[in-house]
Amino acid sequence: MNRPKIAVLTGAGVSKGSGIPTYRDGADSLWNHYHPQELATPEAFARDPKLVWEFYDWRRQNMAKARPNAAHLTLAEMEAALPDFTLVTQNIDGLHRAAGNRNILYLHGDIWLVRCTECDYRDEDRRVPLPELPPRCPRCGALLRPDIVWFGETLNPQTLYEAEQAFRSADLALVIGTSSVVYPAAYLPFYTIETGGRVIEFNMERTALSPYASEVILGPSEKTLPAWWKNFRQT
Ligand code: BV8
Ligand code: ZN
Repeated sequence: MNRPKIAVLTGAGVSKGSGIPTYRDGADSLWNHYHPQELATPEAFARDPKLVWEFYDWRRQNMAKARPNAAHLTLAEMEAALPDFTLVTQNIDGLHRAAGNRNILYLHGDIWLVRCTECDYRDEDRRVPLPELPPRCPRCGALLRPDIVWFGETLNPQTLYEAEQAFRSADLALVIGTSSVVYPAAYLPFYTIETGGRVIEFNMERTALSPYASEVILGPSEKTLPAWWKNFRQT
């Protein structure tokens, strides 16, 4: 098997096969007729922390029932098999870690981590449902928030730098299950293209990235990615 440097960017589409609605799905991804973008903002949280936490508590309950699918498991196999493999995810559902990946760059955080809005308390909290909404800091009593990046918030600069470096140095970038609409995440594969690497996109449909990809493999990633990996390993 040839051993190129591989960087992977995943989006909500890889978790669709695990029963987690994407951001672009119809009714089943809406919660009480709110679109995630309306509630996933610091302004919404400041205005109504209880409503925003009801939204996240509902999503946590969905995600707690979800199990990694064949796409997640393939990415864990790839991390173990390849000497230079970096997984960058936009997903906050924790399924890549549940599948066995350990070297994960979380661009938008992790829904299972909470942090205090006042002191430096930060911890994992997997309780579903949460006993009290909005949850309060056990140390200082202030409001807790999900340790994730909301729209209009900046990403962790170190995480973003490491992700950019991985895509700059990659010979091959796999972009899986993302509509490539949200920035700066959507820009990452262009670093690979700029440095002469190849981009393969796995999606159900063509996206804004498709015209720039070397290859677009259409179909559910829980099917197309395992098939691609099986073929790749034999080269
Ligand atoms: C930033 C955590 C600097 C929260 C997320 C105007 C005003 C303010 C900001 C902006 C603006 N214009 C642009 C911006 C920047 C903004 C942005 O990009 N907005 C978009 C909407 C235009 N970005 C930001 O705000 C970022 N911060 O830029 O800081 C700054 C600061 C201030 C002002 C300006 C700039 C922060 C963005 C992070 C937000 N947090 N998540 C939460 O989840 O609650 S983003 C969230 O949405 C996800 O993490 C993900 O990134 C994105 C959803 O995208 P996808 O994962 O791609 O999912 P989607 O549903 O869209 O698509 C699914 C795909 O899968 C589809 O293509 C589908 O075909 C495919 N699919 C479905 N099933 C399958 C499949 N594929 C394969 N197999 C299947 N089975
Ligand atoms: Zn606190």
